[in-house]
Amino acid sequence: MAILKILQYPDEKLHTVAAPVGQVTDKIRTLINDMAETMYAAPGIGLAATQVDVHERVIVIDTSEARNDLLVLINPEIMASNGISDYEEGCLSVPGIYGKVQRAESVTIRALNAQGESFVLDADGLLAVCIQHEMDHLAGKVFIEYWSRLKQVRTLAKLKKKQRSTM
Ligand code: K1U
Ligand code: ZN
Repeated sequence: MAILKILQYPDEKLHTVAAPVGQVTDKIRTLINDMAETMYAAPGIGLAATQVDVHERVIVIDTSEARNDLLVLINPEIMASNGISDYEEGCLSVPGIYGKVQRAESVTIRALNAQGESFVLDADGLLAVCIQHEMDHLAGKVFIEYWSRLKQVRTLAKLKKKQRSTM
């Protein structure tokens, strides 16, 4: 297993649209193991392949308290969504920045697991928010891009200042 480098906003590669996985091979399973190790080490509750500069539709998530319930989503699709939630989000690609994004309160998704088997999942609360956040990464969208232009410019200035002070 390996800890992968997480792309940091405003890296343009975060805007790449991920391609569907054709077949769930051992190479994809190695990527999943490495992404899980990277997410747990960060620490985070989710990670999309886009964030580790792999542009295929793979996500790992663990929102459990004990951090022992890994959810793997390959080629996820939202089949239904309901309600509105306004949850305070963070992102491993935008460290130290938190803010609200309006999303669906609950989602039903279909995806493949690490064995390449199709499954359907009903999610709500934090898990639903996290799934939508990670699926945005696969579409090349970062959560702060839901905010106003002014708030994005201020966030970018804050990030650049932080990056300069850690150089
Ligand atoms: O996609 C990412 O960058 C991961 C991100 C996922 C996420 C968090 C909150 C709302 C929506 C999506 C994170 O994991 S940020 C870190 C974080 O939230 C966290 C870390 C450790 C324990 C608990 C939360
Ligand atoms: Zn993120």
